[in-house]
Amino acid sequence: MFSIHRQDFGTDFTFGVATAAFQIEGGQRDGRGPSIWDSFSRTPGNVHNGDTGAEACNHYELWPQDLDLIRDGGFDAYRFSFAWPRLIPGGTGAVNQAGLDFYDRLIDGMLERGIKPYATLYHWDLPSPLQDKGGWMNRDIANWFADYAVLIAQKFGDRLEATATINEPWCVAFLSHFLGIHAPGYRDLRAAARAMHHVLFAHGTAIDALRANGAKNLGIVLNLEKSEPASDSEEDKQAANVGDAIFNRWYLGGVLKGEYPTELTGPLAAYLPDGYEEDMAVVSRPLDWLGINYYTRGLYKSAPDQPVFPIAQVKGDLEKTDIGWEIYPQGLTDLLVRVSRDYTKLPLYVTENGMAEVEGDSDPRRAKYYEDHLKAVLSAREQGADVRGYFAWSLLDNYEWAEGYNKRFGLVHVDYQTQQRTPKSSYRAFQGMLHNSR
Ligand code: IFM
Repeated sequence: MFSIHRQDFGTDFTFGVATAAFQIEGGQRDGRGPSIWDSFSRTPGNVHNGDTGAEACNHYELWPQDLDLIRDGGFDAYRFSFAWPRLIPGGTGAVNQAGLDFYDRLIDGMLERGIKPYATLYHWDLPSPLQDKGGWMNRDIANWFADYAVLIAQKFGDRLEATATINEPWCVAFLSHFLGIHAPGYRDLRAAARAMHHVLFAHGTAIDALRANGAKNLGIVLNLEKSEPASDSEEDKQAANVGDAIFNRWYLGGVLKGEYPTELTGPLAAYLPDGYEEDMAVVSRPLDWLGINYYTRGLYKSAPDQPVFPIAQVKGDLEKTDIGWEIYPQGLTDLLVRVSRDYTKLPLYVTENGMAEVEGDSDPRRAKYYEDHLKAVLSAREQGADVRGYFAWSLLDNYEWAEGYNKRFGLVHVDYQTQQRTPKSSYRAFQGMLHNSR
């Protein structure tokens, strides 16, 4: 059981769980088109054990029991993502009726159970035909994404509680085009610079399209880290500042102030799209809320031998999760307070937070992780951050991208042979808090 209570968060605070389409749906049939993760995961060496999303958690068929788990856990909301290739298999053009029908059933299933739908348009499963045209490196993606956003607004907008454009633009751009760890697996500075701008330009274009088509309560979900120096040296402090620019300030500054950090626009000048400055008004379109995904901190040291960004990340000595990320709840408080002090007075939502833990349905370390991070949210609220909700990542053990099925973030255990769901003790801890009043 948690030692904190639902009432500590006030009466209007939203508690939810989060997932993403590619990580849980499976069901790659009924007209669903190919995505970049299908081919990336089938390329040897990209994903642990060669795991693919072909079956995942078979949420495509088992969604009713998954929604029951959300309701029975006492959660108010479900943050899910639409699969663009299921809805528009070619990325642009013809719409797949079976895809529309699936999300109709899913959203109506939430509403029937009293669960609020929090939707994300893009959680990394880009239709392959769009990658063939350059994907996020091509400026035209803003138009492709806006057309997709119009479809969502027209078909589902009236039933959605909130809609986010992009999940974790740092991952879409830097992790996938510079570090090469996620699809499409580029390791190229020019590709990365273009993706870094186009992902935010497409976000702003989609906000316009959603609003023009009546969608309400619009935001974006940024993954932020607490960037810290590995030592007290001036060089390491500067390295942490560059790390902060790459991970946090490019996205916070772009979306909320219409400006990119000069630490990056200088080194990236030769690689950014010409005239990107003229897009900044679109990049920073007004929003209704901001989502923040938080997992850990980043620890940096100076590395003068590195070209372009003279920094290196080092491992810290805090307790680590099963994926090797340090457990650092104070970082969540600090980030929430910083964002509300330096960037925006918009309502903030913690749209993801959670930890990977070894397999099993007894997960006391995870329950403590959640309790400590919920306390961190309370502390940020006491310091003035307007945090309105918290979503645990994730409802189910699922496909953890390049880690395949090897890393488990679920409140509910999934046996991938039988698709049996078993609630873990962390799920019971949430259930206890959310069902009980003091
Ligand atoms: O599984 C991911 C999710 O897709 C995006 N945020 C981080 C999670 C854990 O790595």
